[in-house]
Order: sequence, then structure tokens, then C-alpha cells
Amino acid sequence: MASVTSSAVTIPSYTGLQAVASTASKANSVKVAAAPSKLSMRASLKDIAVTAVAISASALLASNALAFEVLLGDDSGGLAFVPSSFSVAAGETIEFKNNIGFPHNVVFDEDEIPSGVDAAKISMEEDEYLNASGEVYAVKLSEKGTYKFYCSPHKGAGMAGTVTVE
Ligand SMILES: [Cu+2]
Repeated sequence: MASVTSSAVTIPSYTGLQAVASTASKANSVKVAAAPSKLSMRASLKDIAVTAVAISASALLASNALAFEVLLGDDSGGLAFVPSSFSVAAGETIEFKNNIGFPHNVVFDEDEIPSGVDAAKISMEEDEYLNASGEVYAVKLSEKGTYKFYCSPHKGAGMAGTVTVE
């Protein structure tokens, strides 16, 4: 019995999780318990691959039709919103996406937005930051007009922008 157990464990050539699983299902519970590290490692690698696919799919969705994307920090390391001046439709999602040179944030200037709009409701806190590449701050502006915004850590360096909601 002991020799059968060890051969059943070493037979799988690990061409895929499927092969491992079907071999394991023919084994009794003792054998499954004895086949530990390779099986669990395969499973976790597969989980990681599935997660990566899910992330790239949602990133595609987000950057294509559903939202207007603005990068925080230009690709050469400049402290800027890219683009820094743009137009969106009322209610369209704007995704401010952390790129380079962070921490950044997005604060709308309470004196440079349409009257009646509460700057606090559409802004990040002055001391709240996007700290990792790819982090997103998303906002929808429903009132038409011109809005000016800035990044509070880099306001002095000119990191600011204008969005026109049409
Ligand atoms: Cu910044």
C-alpha cells in the first residue's frame, strides 16, 4: 500500500492542473493529502493567472468607452495632468490615473467651478494621495461649465488642469 501511494504521487507529469486533479481523484484521501506542495503551488499559480486576466480586462473596459482617462504625471516624469485641458460630457466618468512622480491627488478649486457645485464632493482631500502607479480617482461632473483642478503636492510646480463639461 505504501509503494502504491508513492508511485501515484510521482506519476503526474504536471502538464496541467487537469492532469493532476484526475490522478488525484483516483487516489484515496491519504494519497491526496500526501501530494502536497506541487498541487497547491499549481493551484495558486493558476489563481494568479486568472486574476491578471481579470484585471487587464477591466482596465480595457475602463480606458475605452466608459471613462475619460487623465494620467497623473507625464511619461517623461513631468509633474502634469495628461491631458491638462479637455472636455467631457455631463455625467461622463473621468478617471484620474496615477502614472509617474506620485504622490498626486485631484482637488477642484472651489472658486473655479460652476456656481452651486460643492468642491469637496468632487475632490480628494488635500492630504489624501494616490501612492501607487495605476491607482485611480474617478469622478463624474454633472453640471455643465468649466472646472479647474490641481494636485495639492505639486500645485507650486504647476500641476493643474481644466475640464469643460458640455
Ligand atoms: Cu502631483
